[in-house]
This record gives sequence, structure tokens and C-alpha cells, in this order.
Amino acid sequence: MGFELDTEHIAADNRRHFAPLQDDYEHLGHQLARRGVDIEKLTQRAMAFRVAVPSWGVGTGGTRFARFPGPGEPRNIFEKLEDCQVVFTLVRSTPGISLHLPWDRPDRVAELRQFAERCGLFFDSTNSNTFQDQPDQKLSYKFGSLAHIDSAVRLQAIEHNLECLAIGAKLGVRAHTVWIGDGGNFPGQIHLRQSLARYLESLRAIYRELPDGCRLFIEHKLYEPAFYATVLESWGTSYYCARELGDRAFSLVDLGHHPPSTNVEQIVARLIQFGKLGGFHFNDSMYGDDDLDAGSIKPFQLFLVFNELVDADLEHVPGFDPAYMLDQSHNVTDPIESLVTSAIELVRAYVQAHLVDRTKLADAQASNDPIMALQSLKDAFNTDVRPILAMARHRAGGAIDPVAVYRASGYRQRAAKARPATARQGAGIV
Ligand SMILES: [Mn+2]
Repeated sequence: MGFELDTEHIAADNRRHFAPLQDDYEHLGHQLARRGVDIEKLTQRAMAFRVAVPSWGVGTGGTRFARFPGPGEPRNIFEKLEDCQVVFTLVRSTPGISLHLPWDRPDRVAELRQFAERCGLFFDSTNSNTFQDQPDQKLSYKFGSLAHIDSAVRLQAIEHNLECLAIGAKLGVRAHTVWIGDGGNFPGQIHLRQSLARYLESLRAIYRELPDGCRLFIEHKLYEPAFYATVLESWGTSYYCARELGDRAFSLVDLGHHPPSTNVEQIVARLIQFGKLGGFHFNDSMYGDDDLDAGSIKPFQLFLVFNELVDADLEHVPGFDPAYMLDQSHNVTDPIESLVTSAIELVRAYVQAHLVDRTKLADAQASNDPIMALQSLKDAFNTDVRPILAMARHRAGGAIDPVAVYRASGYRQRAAKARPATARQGAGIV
């Protein structure tokens, strides 16, 4: 490609920022020491945190009204990996890629895997798509896919998922995620119980073919594209299906797939307790969308979700091994900048959750002291951990000030010259 982000450029910028960062880091270190916290342990945690980037996330997304493409958008999966490499180089916490099929179906799988490895990346999971029709497709998904009334459509949707599993096995992925758009727009359109039974039967056919070392994640969504009833509408139905399928089937929580004002952290806690939390699609939303950047609207909720995750991790809950992925639609931002800042928001919530004084919290709960319980959470949430995040990036070879470095690098301008716009398939978001 010839327009990579220059790591010397990052190093030079870091040298300018290092002295003030060191000051802030030492000051925070003293403050945390008074609370009995070792800042170095938190920095180690921050450096170890990983979240996967979706292959579809480096292109500009869109709404059902319009899509406004930006300059230098990647035109194929190789160019998408180039942009993912930029995100990884800047923040150092995003080496995993969540691959969408068929949007990013590789012609030569081995070549793609090697290319990813040369970029310092790997494929974390595959995602199937039976929510839209492809040009070469025999039967339409207009009225559903895995839960369709016609067994021939269901079979076609199953076979697509089996193809995903085969490609995923060659790429070495550890999970396959299924989200379907099946549902009804009007009361009476679908039989509520029979459609779920058909969905489950289709999933069983997929589950049976799971390669060794691969987990199946099922993703629920309250509504959209179906506006009256979605087949897999809630975490409860998702849990039921995952339990029916077997030990390697898990529920995936997309933060934006619930009604507004839902206690998502409690859903997370329930799924952990029931041994069925498989992974996350992180994003944020104000109303009913699942499109905004993680941590942009409800950072306290994100912190509370991570509080549950860290609590389970510290307790060594058996089988607890959630996969973290971003799933956002970047409609008005440079996708690289959104992915960089979102990845940082996740590390922030993760580190802050590690700051919770769990003894104090347990004591407050045991003595029915809601104010002290809340305060133990707020003490963690209100701690400005930016010096820890910046130091973690710096030590891992990333950028202290990643968005500024990226903008100054001219990467997007070079990409615009190297990648003239072509007609491309519309980006969707699940
Ligand atoms: Mn999702």
C-alpha cells in the first residue's frame, strides 16, 4: 500500500508528550497509593486489555436514509485490514478482527490470513449475514432466513453459516456470531412460537458443525429490521436458545439492542451467573439505535457493565471468558478515529472497574448502606485514569495522543489518493 502510519512519527510525537505524562502519572500514582492501589498493576491491566475491531467498522456506515462516504474508504478486505492496522498501531489493544461474511468474503483464505499476520492482526470471529439478499442468491430473505416459513430458505441460510464456519476454521477464529433480521412487522405476520422453534432447529444444524475450539454466539435484538416482533428479541430468549443448543453456544450482548433505560449490567450479571455470557458488541445509543461510539452517551453504564465483568473475573467464575468486540456505525466521523477513541473508552471503563474497592462495597452491601455502596462505585468511576491509559499505550508502542498523531500523519489524505472511490456494497450494522 505504501502509505502506512510511520511508527517513527508516533515515537517523535510521544517524545513531546512524555514529560508531562510522566508528571501526571506519578501524581496519580501517589493518589492511588493513598487508596492502597498500585498504579503499575493497573497499567499492566490496561496493556493486557483486548477488544476486536469489526471488519465492517472501518468503512463509513449509514442510516436507512443515506450514507455519506468519506475519502479514502477501504474498498476490499485487504484495505480494511490496512485501516485496522492503523487503529492497532495507535492504541495497541485491537489486534483481533471480527470478519463479516459475505461483505468481506476472501477469495483466497490463506492469503488473507497471512496478510493479517503481516499486519500484526488475527481473525477473532466470523459473522454471518442472512438479513439481506446478495446478488448471486437463489432465494430471498425478505421474509426471514433461519426462521423462514419455507424450509428451502432456511437451508440456504444454514448453508451460508456452514460456509462461515469453514472459512473461520481456516482463519483460526474462536467464535461465530449469528444475528438474524427475522421477525414480523405486523401482529399476526409470524407465528410467535413456531418461528422461534424453526430458528432453534436451524441453529442446531449450525451448532452440530462447529469446528473444534470455536464457540457459537447468538445475538438478540429487540427490533429492527422487524418492527413488531423479532424472533430473537431478548436476552431471556437468547439464554433459552443457548442452553437448548449446548455447552458451546452462548449469548452475545450488543449494548444497543435493548429498550431505552434497560439495566444492561444486570443482564450481563444474569448471563454470567447462568454461564452463558459469550461476548459483547460494544457501542452506545441515546434512543433506539445501536450505532454511536462506545462510551459517548452513557459512560457510567459502560463502567457498570465492566464492574460486573471485572467482578466475575476476580472471582474466577467458572467458564467466564467473554469476547469483546466493537460494533458501531460511523456515519459522521472518520471510522479510524471512532474506533481509536472507542477502544480507549473500553480500556478506561475496564481500568476504572479495577479501581472499585470491593471490600468496601461488600461491607456496604452487608450492612445495608446504599450511600456507601454507591460511593465505592463512584470513587472508582470518578477517578481520572487518563495517565494510566496513555502510559499503557506508550509502553506498548502506541501513541500517547493517538487522534492528533493520526490527523498529523496525513494517512487519510494518502488513502484518498491511493483508493479512488468505487461503487461499493452498502455497509450495514448488526
Ligand atoms: Mn451487533
